Amino acid sequence: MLEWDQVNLPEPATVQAYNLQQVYESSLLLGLFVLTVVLWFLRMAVFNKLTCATYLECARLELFWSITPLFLLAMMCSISVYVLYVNDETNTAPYMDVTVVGHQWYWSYKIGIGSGSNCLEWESRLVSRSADSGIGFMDLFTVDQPLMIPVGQLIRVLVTSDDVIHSWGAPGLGIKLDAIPGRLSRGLFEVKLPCIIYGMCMELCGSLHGLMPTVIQAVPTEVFSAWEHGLSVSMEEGSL
Ligand SMILES: [Cu+2]
Repeated sequence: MLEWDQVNLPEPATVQAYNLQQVYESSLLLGLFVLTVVLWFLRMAVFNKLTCATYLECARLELFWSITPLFLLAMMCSISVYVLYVNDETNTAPYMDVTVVGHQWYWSYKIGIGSGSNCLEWESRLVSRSADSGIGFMDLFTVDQPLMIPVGQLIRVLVTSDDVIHSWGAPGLGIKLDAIPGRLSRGLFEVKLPCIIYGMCMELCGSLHGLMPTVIQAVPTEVFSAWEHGLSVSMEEGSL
C-alpha cells in the first residue's frame, strides 16, 4: 500500500545514501526559498496599483538579483561536489572487497575468505512463492543467498557482467553501478545498522530483468567474522 513517506527518498541505510539525501534536501530547501521570493515579487507586481519609481533602473536591486542566484548556485555546487568527493574517495582501506557479477538473470558474489587466497563465490537467485511461504513473504524480493556484509565497515564493490549490461545497487545503499561486460565499476558504501536492503537490477537486461533482485544483509561485525571463520575452516577441511 502507498504511504506518505514513500513520497520522499527511502530511509538511507548507508553513510553515502545519507550524504546524497543531504544534497537532495538542501537543494529542495534552496528551491523553496527561491520559489517564496519569486512568488512574493510576483504578488507585488500583480497587486501593486502604483508604479514604484525605485523599481525602474534601480542599480542596487539589479545587483541583488544577480548576486543572490550566484550565491545560491555556489552553495548548491559546493554541497554536491563535497558529497561527490567524500562518497567516492577514502583514506582508509576498505574492510572487504566484493566482486559482483551480473548474469541473465541472477547475481553472483565473490568475497575473499580469511587472510589467504581463498575465495567464496555464490549465486543469488530469486525464490518464488510456494505453498510453504510465510505470510510476510516478499514476492520478487526474496533470494536464496543474499550478499552478507558487516555493519560499520567500508565495503568496496567491483561490479561487472557476464553477458549483457545490468545495473547493481539499491535505493537504500545510495549507489547504482552499471555492470558492463569487460569493465569493472567500483563503488564504496558503509552500512550503519543491521538490516536487509532490497534493490533490483536497474538496467533492462532481457525478459526476466524483473526477476533479479539485489538483496544485501548487513549483520554486526562479530556475526560476520564468525560466519567468515566458519567458511574458512570448512574450506581448509575441503568440505566446501
Ligand atoms: Cu536487468
